[in-house]
Amino acid sequence: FKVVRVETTPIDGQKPGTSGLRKKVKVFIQPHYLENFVQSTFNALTTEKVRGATLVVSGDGRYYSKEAIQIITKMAAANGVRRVWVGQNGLLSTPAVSAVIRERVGVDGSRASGAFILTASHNPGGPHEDFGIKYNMENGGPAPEGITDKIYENTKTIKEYFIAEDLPDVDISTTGVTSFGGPEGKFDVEVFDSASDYVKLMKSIFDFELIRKLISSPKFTFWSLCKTYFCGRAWCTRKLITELHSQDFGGGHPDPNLTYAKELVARMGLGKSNPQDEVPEFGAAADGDADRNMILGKRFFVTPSDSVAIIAANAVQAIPYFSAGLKGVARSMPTSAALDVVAKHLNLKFFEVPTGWKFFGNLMDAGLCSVCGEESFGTGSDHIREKDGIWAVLAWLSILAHKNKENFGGEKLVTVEDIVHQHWATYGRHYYTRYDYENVDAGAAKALMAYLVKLQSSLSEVNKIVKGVGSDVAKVVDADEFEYKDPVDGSISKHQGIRYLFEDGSRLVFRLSGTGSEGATIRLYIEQYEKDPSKTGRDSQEALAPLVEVALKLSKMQEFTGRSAPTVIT
Ligand code: VG1
Ligand code: CO
Repeated sequence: FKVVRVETTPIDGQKPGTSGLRKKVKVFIQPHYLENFVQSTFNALTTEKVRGATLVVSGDGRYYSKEAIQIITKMAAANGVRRVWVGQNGLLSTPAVSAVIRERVGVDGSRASGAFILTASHNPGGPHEDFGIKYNMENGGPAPEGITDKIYENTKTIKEYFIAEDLPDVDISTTGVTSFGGPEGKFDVEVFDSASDYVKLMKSIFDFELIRKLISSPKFTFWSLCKTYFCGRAWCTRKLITELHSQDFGGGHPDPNLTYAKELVARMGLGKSNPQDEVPEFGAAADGDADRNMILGKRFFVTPSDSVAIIAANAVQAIPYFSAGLKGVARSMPTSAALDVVAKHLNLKFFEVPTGWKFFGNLMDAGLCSVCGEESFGTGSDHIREKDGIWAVLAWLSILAHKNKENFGGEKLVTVEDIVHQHWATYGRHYYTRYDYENVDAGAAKALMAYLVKLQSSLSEVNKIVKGVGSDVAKVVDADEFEYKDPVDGSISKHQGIRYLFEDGSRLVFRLSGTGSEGATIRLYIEQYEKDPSKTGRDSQEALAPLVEVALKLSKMQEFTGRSAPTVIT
């Protein structure tokens, strides 16, 4: 093949968000759009890192993935990359990519040093929906801000990109190696099985024999919206078969939460369900790229903040990978403090990081953290450097199996709900909810945030508003904008969300989303701690209602956004 230099000009708005660049497909298919971003990434990585490298290119299979894989492959060839690895049919879940970078050895003994992951994760797919791309590093984790900032700077000055235009499209449907000759020698494309490396890793972490016993116990029924547990693509809403190869998740919304996973939620006896239906003991869902998870018991929802705390509390006993103990635990700032309480009880190192998985990677690489999670249905461990939806499901099955070990044929199984109630009895309960206001006017969202920052300077003003709501809410004792100093590399991340901290440990957090593709999304996180075991059984929306009222009044939500209700409540 020949290397062609193509002249280009900067395109606005290519700033990577919380997890890569996500835009509507119609934006991505504009001339030079993808190419500018990919070249800017190569330039940010520097030539030494790119020349001779082995890179993974794959994703969740959404619309435009196949075309993007061919374009990136041709650009990789032209930029001196030695090998491109592609999961069969271009499918690799985000956690599978992370596992492949860390674990896989190519047919010629090579190892990968990075990956382009093609996904917009929990955002819908299809010609009118979202596409996305992000770069992961040699540790298998998302590029840190130092790199994503450089990529963004490069997109603002880019003048040229390089592409092997005459390189034939590679058949990504069959496994095997195809070799090409370029000006600097050989270039290989290796298509490999999307599941096997990940499955191997899972088998080294969990006791599958014990999980098998649980699943085959007649008392245990489960239901999941995953296409297959170990394949690249995960959750779907309608007929599984049609969705196997769909590019839009069968028209469903691939976000595993109580709003968008309606079918599963109903099946589990939550929301509008038919009382006659038999309700399974366990239900689970993942998102488009299988890094998020939702865990449900019979008529019971496990909040993601509780989920990570419960996994951490039980990991050493229930999961062989952790039998030697946990190195530490971490959560993102808006995630509830349920994990903090476990860390304190078990005397574990604890970290609070900004939203987005990239902040956990440094802690893990330094051996400081084993289990971590986010309130946004993200849970994971140091087995890879991404959150991992399938891992979370297997972790929960392991805990269930462990708790029922002596009892598989018994009268009544210990259920998901039992496990959560036991946890609350020991550690107390963090009532938690998140309100999302999606696609609000970007100017209005900025104004609201600016107003909240200003309001913080006068706590007496804040407490006047709080008092107006009634006696159920404690006083605000502190307010700030969250800033994080990475304990490993010392890097500082500013403006990571506005916090209002109450005397009784309750919190209100306001943030702007960094993953949306249109307008702005305001996230409001609401949390209240209840230690008294006689008060941990309330409905969470009911328990949190006074705090919600405070939040809406403090932020003048309706006044700024014109919204009387959030788009999504989780
Ligand atoms: C959201 C979540 C965040 C998560 C990110 C990527 O970001 O809040 O916790 O890490 O999505 O998840 P934001 O900036 O929109 O709040 V995924 O599964 O979309 O890669
Ligand atoms: Co995702």
